Amino acid sequence: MVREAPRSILPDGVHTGACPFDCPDTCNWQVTVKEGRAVLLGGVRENPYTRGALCVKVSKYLEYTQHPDRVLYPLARVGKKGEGRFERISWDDALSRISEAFQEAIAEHGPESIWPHQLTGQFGHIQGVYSAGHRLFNRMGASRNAITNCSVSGELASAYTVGPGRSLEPALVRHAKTILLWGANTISTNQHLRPFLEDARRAGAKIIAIDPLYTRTAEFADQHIPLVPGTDAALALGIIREIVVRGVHDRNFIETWTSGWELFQKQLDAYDMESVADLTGVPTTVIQSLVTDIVDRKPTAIRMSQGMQRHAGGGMAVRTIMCIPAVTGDWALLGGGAAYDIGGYFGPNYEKLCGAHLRRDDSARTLTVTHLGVNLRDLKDPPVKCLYIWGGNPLASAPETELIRSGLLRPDLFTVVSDHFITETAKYADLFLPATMQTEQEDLHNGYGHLNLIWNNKICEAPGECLPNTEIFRRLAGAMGYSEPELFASDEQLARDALDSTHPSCEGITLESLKSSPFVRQNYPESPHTLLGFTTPSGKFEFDAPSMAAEGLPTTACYTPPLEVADPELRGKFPFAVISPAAHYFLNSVFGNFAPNVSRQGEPIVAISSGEADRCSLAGGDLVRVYNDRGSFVARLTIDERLAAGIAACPKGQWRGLDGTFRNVNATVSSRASDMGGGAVYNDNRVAIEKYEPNQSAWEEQA
Ligand SMILES: Nc1nc2c(c(=O)[nH]1)N[C@H]1C(S)=C(S)[C@@H](COP(=O)(O)OP(=O)(O)OC[C@H]3O[C@@H](n4cnc5c(=O)[nH]c(N)nc54)[C@H](O)[C@@H]3O)O[C@H]1N2
Ligand SMILES: Nc1nc2c(c(=O)[nH]1)N[C@H]1C(S)=C(S)[C@@H](COP(=O)(O)OP(=O)(O)OC[C@H]3O[C@@H](n4cnc5c(=O)[nH]c(N)nc54)[C@H](O)[C@@H]3O)O[C@H]1N2
Ligand SMILES: [Mo]
Repeated sequence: MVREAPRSILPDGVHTGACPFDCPDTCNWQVTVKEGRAVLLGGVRENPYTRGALCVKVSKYLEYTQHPDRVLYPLARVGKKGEGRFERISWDDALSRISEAFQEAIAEHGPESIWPHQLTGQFGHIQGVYSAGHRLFNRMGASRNAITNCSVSGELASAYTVGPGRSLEPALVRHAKTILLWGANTISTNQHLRPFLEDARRAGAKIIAIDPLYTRTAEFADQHIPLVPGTDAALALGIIREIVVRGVHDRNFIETWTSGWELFQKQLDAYDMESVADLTGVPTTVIQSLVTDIVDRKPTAIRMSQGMQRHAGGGMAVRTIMCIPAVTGDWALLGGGAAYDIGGYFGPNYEKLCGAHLRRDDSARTLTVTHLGVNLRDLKDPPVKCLYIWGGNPLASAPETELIRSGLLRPDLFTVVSDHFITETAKYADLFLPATMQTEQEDLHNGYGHLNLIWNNKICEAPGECLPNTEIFRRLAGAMGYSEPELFASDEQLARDALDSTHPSCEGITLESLKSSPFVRQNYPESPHTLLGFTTPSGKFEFDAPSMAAEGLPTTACYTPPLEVADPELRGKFPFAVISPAAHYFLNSVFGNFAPNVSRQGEPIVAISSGEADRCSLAGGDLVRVYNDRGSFVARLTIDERLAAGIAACPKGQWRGLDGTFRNVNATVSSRASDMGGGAVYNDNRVAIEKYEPNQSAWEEQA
């Protein structure tokens, strides 16, 4: 399937860039150009985080850019919505059709009837989630878009507790003696942290994975502690109570560096060992030994990731876990503390980059991406009339597939999708706009798992008529008849605007300095967290965060139970709490259509233990229908003895189920919001599993 190597616009030699995906690693890559063609992709060796290695997902990215299914020209729909029949049109035609539809919607329903539905397919500051399209849609006065499908609950939790995006730098785990990989599948989703974990282990650290599933990370760890999904905050409170009972909490740290301890510690009595064991399923002896590790083998570094906050109480879980090193005082030790997202160390000028001043009416509504289906169905005053989706594939990745599908079928909805492929979502578009891939565009990247900034060079010619996201928005601004010069800023100007910031992280960093080396570390020393300081309103670690009251949240860190997981009535009907973790060989739904990755990931599966399979009269290898009241999908049953009773696992990102229809686990996931920021609850979901009796597996037919 591979065509000839991509043609380069740069001289022969090695040129550097950044992997564009939603991943804490944001790898520093390099492309070797030989005889005018990009022939080899690898990791930059001198980057201390990438260390010369790319992951198994991305290492064939050059071939991926050559995928025969890649769309190279703008398309207009000729079939019915969902059929996927399109014809080629010119860019001018495409842009004038879009501007006509937008103008009409604005005239009849106002600009909020336009929903710029951006998702997480591209993580750059120029081409991606941080800014692409924002100037144009601000000028238009469109509805605002909140990306709630990934990490928002934990981000807000972390902001309330230690300051926005300012948790522990993950690489500092190498100084820790106890490392808790808590709801983080590091070996699959953050694999460049592995060498740091191995350094720590060589220096005597013990690594413990806390996860309902036995993941690659659990296998890598020295100990695996499974627990009932969504009960992490209860476990954290049990740990903290025991630390206090043993009298080994750090009174000095609590006094000097924290606020709200008095309020917080009042609840601890309820979290005695037996109660916590009941709630979490973790035996008291295991909790006791975990506490002993934490207090005897200091410092403790906790690495949390996003999977554990996709629950009703996901935000509170992140917040309460962060309290453990505040009770032991480990935030004051090099390598001590808790890591979640560290994107907030970088402080570019977002107002300028996103053109905040271009929005004339500040009252525009905010629409959350996890409610796409509901919003398309229910919103009035105004309804959504135009949907512009880019960097996303909601029919694969957002909750409640069938609700979204019915919304996308609305005859009066005008939908634009910009992507690289005709994804399931793109089949519902009126117009399809082909975007460039990362080797064909310039961008500025930080990482949410490290502190390096990377300039991504444009290395290859764009195939066909593919355009960068920014260029599409510049042209659309012209087609709309707008004239503000900011709407036409070049990619380099956008980067300069981003770096035009007084934030200390940007001091001395210019576009030129970024271009002159593969990466630049932001201006932060490796130091105990207390030297960097907490960036909360009080400047302290906030056990109690008064600012949370404005959001109607309990201000004190606490335990908020899961919803579906903990519902006994629902358990009777839908016996499995299903978790949908990251697939090792996909990046959300990206690569779900790329043969080298598909063949390694394999067919869609759902895993349960053999005891559970027996109970349901099922056997490993059976085709099964996984269902609840929201929908169903078809997968292969796999037996995993390491799964607890009542737990099922179904990796995310597959394009199709084994019945050949485009339904994966998200057909069953609710679009209900978590406790903070309207976050997704992918892992707080109950299903039943039954045998599926097809004539033939469509997967086998097409393989
Ligand atoms: N290979 C690969 N890498 C990826 C991605 C991918 O799709 N594939 N996606 C990228 C993206 S978009 C993101 S946001 C990150 C996500 O990175 P992670 O958060 O590490 O990935 P997940 O698999 O979603 O979740 C991690 C673990 O949380 C566990 N978990 C679920 N519920 C609970 C709970 O209640 N308590 C605890 N303790 N654990 C729980 C899951 O079993 C899972 O093993 O990874 C990025 N990297
Ligand atoms: N069940 C379940 N579902 C989940 C999760 C889960 O844990 N469980 N995790 C969630 C998470 S963490 C996330 S982040 C979301 C992700 O949800 P989405 O952001 O919808 O992610 P993808 O499905 O990977 O779709 C990204 C799309 O962007 C396209 N793309 C990439 N780069 C560009 C570009 O530069 N321009 C344009 N125009 N398009 C581009 C890709 O080709 C791809 O089709 O999924 C969520 N879905
Ligand atoms: Mo994500």
